[in-house]
Formats: sequence, C-alpha cells, structure tokens
Amino acid sequence: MKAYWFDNTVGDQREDHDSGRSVDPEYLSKLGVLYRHCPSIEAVDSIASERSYKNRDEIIVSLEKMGSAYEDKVKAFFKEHLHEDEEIRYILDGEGFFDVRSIDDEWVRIRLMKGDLIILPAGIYHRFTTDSKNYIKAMRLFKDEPKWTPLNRAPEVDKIPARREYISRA
Ligand code: KMT
Ligand code: NI
Repeated sequence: MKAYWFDNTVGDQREDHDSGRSVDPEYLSKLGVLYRHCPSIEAVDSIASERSYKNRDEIIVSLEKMGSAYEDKVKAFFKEHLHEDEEIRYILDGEGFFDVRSIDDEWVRIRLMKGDLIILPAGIYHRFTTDSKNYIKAMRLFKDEPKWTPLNRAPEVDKIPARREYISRA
C-alpha cells in the first residue's frame, strides 16, 4: 500500500498520478478508511469473522479476461460514487488504485497490491482504477447481500443517510 495526494493532471487514469506528497495511515483512518496488510488468507478470515463479513466472491478486472468490454468497465469503476455499505477488497494478485475524497474534497490515491486489504466506509466518495498493467484479482467481502450499487456523486446523493452519517463522523 502506498497513499499520496493525486496530482490532478490530465492523462490516463491508470498512470500513477503521484504528486510526491504522501498521505500517512493516520490520515486515512481519520477518513474512516481501514487498511491492513494480510500476508495470508487466515488474516483475512479473522478480520471477516470479527466484523461479520459472512460472504465473499472474487473478481478479475483485466484486459485479457474482459477483452473489448474492459475499457468501458474501467471507465465505469472510475466514476466518482459512494455505497450505502462498506466496500471491502482484498487484493489477491495484480495492482490497482482506490481514490478517496479527503475532508477537503481532494483526491487521495491509494495503491493496493497483493496482500492488501482495504475497507472503505459507507458514504465515502471514491473511485477505482487498474494501473498501467491492466490486471487485478480481488476478493470482495460483504456482510449479507452485496449492497454495492454505485450511487454517482450528485446533490441528491449528498442527502442520503449513509452520506450524512459519514460526513458527521469524519
Ligand atoms: C469496485 O467496486 O470498484 C471494484 O470491485 C473494483 C474491482 S476490485 C479491486
Ligand atoms: Ni465503490
């Protein structure tokens, strides 16, 4: 894991976009973002049982696997959105970036690689992209039913309970 302020330059979303200013783990936890390095699946299992993540599946986002649908998929993941539940991802292989909005509405870019587990709180605006290697394999964990309908950023979405609760906690 490596977290830093996004450089806001135009160019492919899959480039690093590293401004050179790093973000420390304390700031991530202030945003409600939880990060753990889990070298083994047992470490993931123990977090899952502590936090009642009962279900899981796996997703591969790759050019090889998705072919012509890949570019559209990657663009869709990169639309700024939130969820009414946590977004929990454990990286099994490859790499990718989660961008999360800071308290001042700037982008913090989080590079995740194999063994990284991230938990985004409900109500945080974020987006995802693969990197220039175009390959990530991740486990998605969830409590009951997967509730990861993306709600794209909009004034109406700012008013939903999950967003209001997140804002009042951060
Ligand atoms: C998501 O919801 O953004 C994804 O599942 C992206 C692929 S998992 C790293
Ligand atoms: Ni999401």
